[in-house]
Amino acid sequence: MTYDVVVIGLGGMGSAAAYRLAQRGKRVLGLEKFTPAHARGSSHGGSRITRQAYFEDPAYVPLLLRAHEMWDQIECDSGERIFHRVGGLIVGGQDSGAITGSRASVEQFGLTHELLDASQLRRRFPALRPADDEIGLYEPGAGFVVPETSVWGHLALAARAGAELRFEEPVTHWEAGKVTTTRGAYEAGHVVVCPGPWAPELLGGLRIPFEIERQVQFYFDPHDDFRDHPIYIWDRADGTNFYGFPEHDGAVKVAFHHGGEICTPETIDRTVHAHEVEAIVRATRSPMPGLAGTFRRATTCMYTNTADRHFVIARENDVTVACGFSGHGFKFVPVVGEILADLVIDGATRHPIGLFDPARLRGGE
Ligand code: PYC
Repeated sequence: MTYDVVVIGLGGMGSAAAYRLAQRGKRVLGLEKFTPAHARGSSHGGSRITRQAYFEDPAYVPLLLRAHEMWDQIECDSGERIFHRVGGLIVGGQDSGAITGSRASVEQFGLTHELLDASQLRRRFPALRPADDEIGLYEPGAGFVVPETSVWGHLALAARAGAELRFEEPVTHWEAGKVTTTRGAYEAGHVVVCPGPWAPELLGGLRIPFEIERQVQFYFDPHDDFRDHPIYIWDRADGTNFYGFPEHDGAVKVAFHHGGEICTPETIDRTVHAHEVEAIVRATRSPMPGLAGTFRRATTCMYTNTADRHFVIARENDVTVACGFSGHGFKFVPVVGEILADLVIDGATRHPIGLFDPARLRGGE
């Protein structure tokens, strides 16, 4: 069968790409190895941070301005609640990378925020016990999105716009113009690859070293009140960087950011061990003593890291790829869908994506 576009991978990014391409009139086939919104990759766990005070690089801010607008639109179009605007806090020393980087973004783009010293933080957010020399940057428009609802919502919208979506149909081989799966072969005017942690396996031809990193998301019944609490990212002087969410679906979620074992989707240890739970309890005990009350559960997921932790988004002839989201990509889902549709249909996008050029990661080019 022949399609204008075949999208490989229907997680966060692929589901959004399938929707935007079908919405713009393309005959789309979406292929997914597992079931919709499965928990084996990087688009599960109930919550993902979204914020605009972006310490990773101010170049992301225009994309985030558009993403927040689009999350609101997707909620209206899908009828699903995805974006919880509970506010966000970046906490760390004055000179920590998270604070200086966030300040650079808010100052460059005039984003609404407040800087709070340690005593103001303790007063406003009593669950937090920052050290006297730590400060917080509070962003009222930040919050979290629900990855599973995003995937389901985008898939429903894609199907409504005419996309054909096939699940539990792994791709066994692809090349420009043709995609072969365990069940058939499809002609494709254009191939879009959104592989998540299957990037090394599906995108070997890119010649980019990706590192797949195991991460654990921990859920607790807290002792303190975390209802409607802002999301937080805590850049600690001792190197224990963690982040977390308000109470959602009956528990608070907290996790370390990076520092996990290198793995593949096939070799990842999906069991969470007691010593790992002890480590997060120990790391949060002093800065957030009422957080890790009763342990409820934990789940693993994966980051797909590039060497500089910036994304890879590019079109080459009739193939377009989006990958290497390095643990901070989900908040960009709707705008990445829009960018991918632009690249496929128009050959270019108005969005600034220069930072994501794969050439930067190939030595000597
Ligand atoms: O996406 O902002 C983010 C994030 C921070 C830590 C983990 N994810």
